[in-house]
Amino acid sequence: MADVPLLTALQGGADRADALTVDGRKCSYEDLLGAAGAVARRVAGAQAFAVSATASLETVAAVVGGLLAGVPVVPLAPDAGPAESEHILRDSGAEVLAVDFAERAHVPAPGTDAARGRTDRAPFKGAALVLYTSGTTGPPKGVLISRAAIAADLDAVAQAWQWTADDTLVHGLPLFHVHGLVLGVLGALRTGSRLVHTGRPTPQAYAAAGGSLYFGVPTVWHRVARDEAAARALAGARLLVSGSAPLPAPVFRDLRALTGHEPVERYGMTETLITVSARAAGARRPGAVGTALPGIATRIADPADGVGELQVKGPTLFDGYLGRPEATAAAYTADGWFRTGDIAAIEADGTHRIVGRASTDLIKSGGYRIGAGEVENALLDHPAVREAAVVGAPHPDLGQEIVAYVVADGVSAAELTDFVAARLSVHKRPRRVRFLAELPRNAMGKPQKRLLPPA
Ligand code: MLC
Ligand code: AMP
Repeated sequence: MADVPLLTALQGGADRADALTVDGRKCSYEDLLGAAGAVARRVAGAQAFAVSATASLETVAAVVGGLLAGVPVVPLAPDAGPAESEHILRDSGAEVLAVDFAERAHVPAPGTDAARGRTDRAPFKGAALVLYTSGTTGPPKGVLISRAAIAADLDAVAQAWQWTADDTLVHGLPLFHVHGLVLGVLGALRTGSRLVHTGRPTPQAYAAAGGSLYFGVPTVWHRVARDEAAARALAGARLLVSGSAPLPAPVFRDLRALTGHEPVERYGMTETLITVSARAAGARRPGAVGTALPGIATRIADPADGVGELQVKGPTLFDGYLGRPEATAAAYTADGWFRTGDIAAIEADGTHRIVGRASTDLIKSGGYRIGAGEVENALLDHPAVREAAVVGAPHPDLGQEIVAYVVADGVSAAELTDFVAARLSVHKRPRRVRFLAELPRNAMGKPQKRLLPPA
């Protein structure tokens, strides 16, 4: 599948001097193709390569260069500390590439592009991207995402959102996850819409960008809705899209009141890309994420009162976890459906409602997915910490905030927060740390998170 054309607009669409703006710097498709060509030439023949995915033109050039060369790209959080980055680089075998956006090289014409066949080898099996994402326990796993899956997903959301080259897409999301990178960058390069990446997703930057199509996680929309002037400035947009975590109903209503737009909610995962969405031309209801995208099948497993685990099938699904066949197999049912781990209901008209997660050990904070086990292990690496239990507590802005319960001597909460921020990455740090004499345990000695005192 390495020869599925992916960045169709970039390689054949109308160009303009400000096709892309990233954190204040502009470039044309021609500039981007030149810089990406230089990356493609440097990485040719590599098994995979990593890039520190800052919000920059360099990150975009790196990802496009990898696609042109047919070499899988592993984006790293730019603030990834040693525990996180060493794990990802060891697990993927990738080396970090430094990109100079001023460097230029010719790229092969579409159709003859170097991508053909190059990546069809173990262990990457034709992956375009390897996105690391947390499970409930252990270190993050590399999710293999093919160009065919990306192409299928971008076409499905473009249809659902009536997303075309006439749009200007605005967002400020990180470039190491599906939302900001796959939808937010590759989507613009496939549809031909202008892209304005604001560097950080602040309400003021969104208001100043003058776009037609806006992407945000619920935390971003919550902040926009609290900044009345910024929210009112979005009245001229065509579509506001929310995803990566549940959009609280009051935020939906505040956005409607201030911007005149009902946000479109969509649902997805790193492993499946976006599978369910409200439509630009259809009803949008608070608390509902719409219907399955074209080509996607969904079902609720073993429903009790209509509610159960959401399972999905379709062309947007991943190609497995890098080097972890057992984990990949465990992610599917015997009859081939992907288990999302999300608890949902599907109404008679096909509208999906996500009502929770099966495991409390997967935390969503600010739209980031964080495994409790990964944060617990980082805390246990601190010499003063004897025991640690991490949970997600409800939070009005972040959805959930990371709270750590620790048994430790001679260390402050701030020191432990900084320790995790430095070892893993800043968004995985506990926002609150509570010290306990011991963790509650059952008769077998297993820690019982549900018996922890209120956060
Ligand atoms: C704070 N900072 C520290 C620190 N505490 N630095 C070091 N050590 C510490 N202890 C610094 C940070 O570096 C940062 O600096 C600043 O403080 C603010 O950091 P923050 O408080 O963590 O940011 P916050 O305001 O909470 O971020 C909110 C947010 C962010 C919405 C901007 O959560 C975000 O970008 N979320 C998007 C997540 C996402 O894209 N998920 C998609 C997953 S894909 P500085 O200098 O940087 O400001 C997916 C599929 C799908 O889910 O369906 O889409
Ligand atoms: P990630 O792998 O980081 O992409 O996180 C995927 C998870 O984000 C899903 O399993 C859901 O729990 C959550 N998620 C994504 N979109 C939504 C949404 N619109 N509503 C509720 N949860 C969502």
